[in-house]
Amino acid sequence: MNRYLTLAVCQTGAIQRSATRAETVGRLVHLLERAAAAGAELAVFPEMALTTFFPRWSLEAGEIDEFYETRMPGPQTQPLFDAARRLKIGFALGYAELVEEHGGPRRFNSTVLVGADGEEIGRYRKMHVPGGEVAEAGVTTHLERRYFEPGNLGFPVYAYRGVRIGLALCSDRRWPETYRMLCLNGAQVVLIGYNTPVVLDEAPALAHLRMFHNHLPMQAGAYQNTVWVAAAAKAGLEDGQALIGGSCIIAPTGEIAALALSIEDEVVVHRADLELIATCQRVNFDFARYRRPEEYALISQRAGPPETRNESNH
Ligand code: CDV
Repeated sequence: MNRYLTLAVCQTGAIQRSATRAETVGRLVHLLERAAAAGAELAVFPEMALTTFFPRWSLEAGEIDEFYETRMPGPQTQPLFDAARRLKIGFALGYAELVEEHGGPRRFNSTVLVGADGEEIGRYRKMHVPGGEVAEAGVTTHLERRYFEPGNLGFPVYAYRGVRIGLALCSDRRWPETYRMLCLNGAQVVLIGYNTPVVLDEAPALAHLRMFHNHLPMQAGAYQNTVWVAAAAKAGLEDGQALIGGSCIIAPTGEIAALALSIEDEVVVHRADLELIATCQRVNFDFARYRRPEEYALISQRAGPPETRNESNH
């Protein structure tokens, strides 16, 4: 008999800096109610779903505390955890995390996985933190590295209702290593949240490919690693910056099974057939039989190609 997990992607529209946490959490609770009413068992919210995407700005130390959560749940996010328990639905929530660790404050771009009992199952800290630390004159630089250090929790996989769940955030979805690490850890479903500007000042010539470059790596990641992928955007015009939508649920075949159509608050649901994972594995991806890990040592030894690569191309 097939085993299914009904997934919901809870895309949000813009969350302006002026929005209070109570307003934003209220929106998220409403989305969770819609997901549960549609029969979903597990929902995913965007990256940094509680605030505006503040790394678009160059802010000083004293200006950023309002964006971070020091406790999860805290008094302002507790209603979301209560809603999970009331509605009997789990969720993954992206947020900016500020913790005391190893004797000092540490800042991570994190996501927490919460069970249908409203209790934390586990968390993930974004591994591939993009952008820079310092704004460049005349461009809206993506400044995530100014505000977050790279994750230090590896690529954990957690059990939810007997299904193995992996977590990732935004830029992580562009890297094949993310899916492969999660897959090798046993993931059957990967939940992703993202904030992706329509135009990046660093590469305006690629603006027309933003949605293609959103779906391409997630479809490839799902297909090549035989996992379900559910990805939630924070979309719309946020504090003057346009963010793409395109939230979706992708099957292990690489097909988009469900797709958001708006750039506003929207819930997309799909009943994921977990047997499809084994079917796709049988077709092409029997890892134990065909992979050659002894030949892949370079992947964990080198971050990039040798200096000579570009020289030989010219
Ligand atoms: N929040 C992100 O990680 N955004 C990146 C950027 C820099 C565009 C992304 O990959 O969408």
